[in-house]
Amino acid sequence: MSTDVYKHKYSISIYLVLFLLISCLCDEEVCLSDSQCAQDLSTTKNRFLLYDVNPPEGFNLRRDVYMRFAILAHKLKLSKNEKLKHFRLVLPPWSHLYHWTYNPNPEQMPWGLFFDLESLKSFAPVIEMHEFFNAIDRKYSVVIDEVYILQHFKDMFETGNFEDRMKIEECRAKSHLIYFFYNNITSKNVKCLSYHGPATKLSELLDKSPAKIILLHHAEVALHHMFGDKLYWQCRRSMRFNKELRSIAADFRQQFLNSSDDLDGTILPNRWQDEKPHRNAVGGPYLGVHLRRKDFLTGRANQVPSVENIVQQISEKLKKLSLSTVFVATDASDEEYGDIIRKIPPEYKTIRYTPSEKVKTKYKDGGIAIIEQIICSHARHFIGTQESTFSFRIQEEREIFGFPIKSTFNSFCREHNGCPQPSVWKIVY
Ligand SMILES: Nc1nc2c(ncn2[C@@H]2O[C@H](COP(=O)(O)OP(=O)(O)O)[C@@H](O)[C@H]2O)c(=O)[nH]1
Ligand SMILES: [Mg+2]
Repeated sequence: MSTDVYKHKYSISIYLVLFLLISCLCDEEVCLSDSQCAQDLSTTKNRFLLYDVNPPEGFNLRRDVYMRFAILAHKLKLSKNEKLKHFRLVLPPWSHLYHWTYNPNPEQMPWGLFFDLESLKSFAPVIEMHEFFNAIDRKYSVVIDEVYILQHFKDMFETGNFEDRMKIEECRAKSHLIYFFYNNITSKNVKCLSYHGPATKLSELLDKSPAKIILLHHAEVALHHMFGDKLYWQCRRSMRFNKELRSIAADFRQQFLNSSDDLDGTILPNRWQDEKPHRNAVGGPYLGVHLRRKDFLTGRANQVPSVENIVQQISEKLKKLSLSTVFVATDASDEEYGDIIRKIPPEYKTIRYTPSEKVKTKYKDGGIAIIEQIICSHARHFIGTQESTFSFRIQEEREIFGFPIKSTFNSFCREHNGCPQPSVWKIVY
């Protein structure tokens, strides 16, 4: 027997003993000690759903995948089924995102760095990875009971069979499971699940399974339960950004853009549950634009407009709206941004957010991008980049603030493809 296997067996038996001990102490009916029972997460009834997304996917598609699973978790919590109602959704830490600069060590940033965790929790039973580790009390080695790698049905497009269905099948792609870059997480039970349907349909799988800890990889394969319905917007409203990021953006708006929630009509109630739909937001006296460049320049070369074209569209819009300032959120290089500034007519002011070293160190590329999104979501008028999920999330945020439709759902026109405008996903709840 290799030492690794030996160690593994040894640790399993220790954990089994520990687990049984804790189960005895913490069963909800038999509470022998207050301190042991206070932690609701360690009760034996709890089950844990972990999920992960195709590695190259960016931050803003991941936010959408989160919603599909938060809505599943929300529904599970309301279920009368004892097997389903104690599920916790474990939030996958942020590491090595394709668009972010990083060094070899995975960052494993918690969701609380970017989002208001209490707000997320008030919609769905979600927990951070470290809370999961504490809850199962297996900090040194976590064996996931069942892993399902989701994949599309092979024949879906050939046969035109778009029925909701799922089936364990042979794995088609070689998937290298990285378990969130934790060396101490493993599983001996990995299967591929061909899947078509909303994430909420996965409750059927969870109901049949006896497992306590389940990981779904390639979670983006599962679709939205219902895009744009009441539950969708409740979940979306609950995704408030971390308070400090909001306050950094507010300071910047105040200092450089003469914009504040008071003046702009963008005050939200303290709790997302108290928000009401309206169309009274005015926004700060600036045009907000999102210019997605980098990989869009190569991957969608004939779709992104040239700098000259962008400058022309910005100038025309500023003139039309009688505004003199444009705030630019962009992943463009300094060189390209410099080019934009040079070409904008001198009567207009171009502003970009430049983070302090402190912000850079603490929040990294993810937090900086969020600050820029927040600033765009408070502008009098917004123009985004076609097909960018970064722009879509800004549009949703503006819907939540209550901006007129016309000021939100706009995209830059492109030389070669005319002027396709984004779908209008209105908030009505
Ligand atoms: N700071 C900043 N980063 C951006 C901007 N646009 C894109 N990015 C970065 O590039 C990533 C783009 O990936 P993603 O979120 O998937 O959006 P999409 O690719 O545009 O649909 C973002 O998550 C950011 O990290 C921007 O305007 N400002
Ligand atoms: Mg992307």
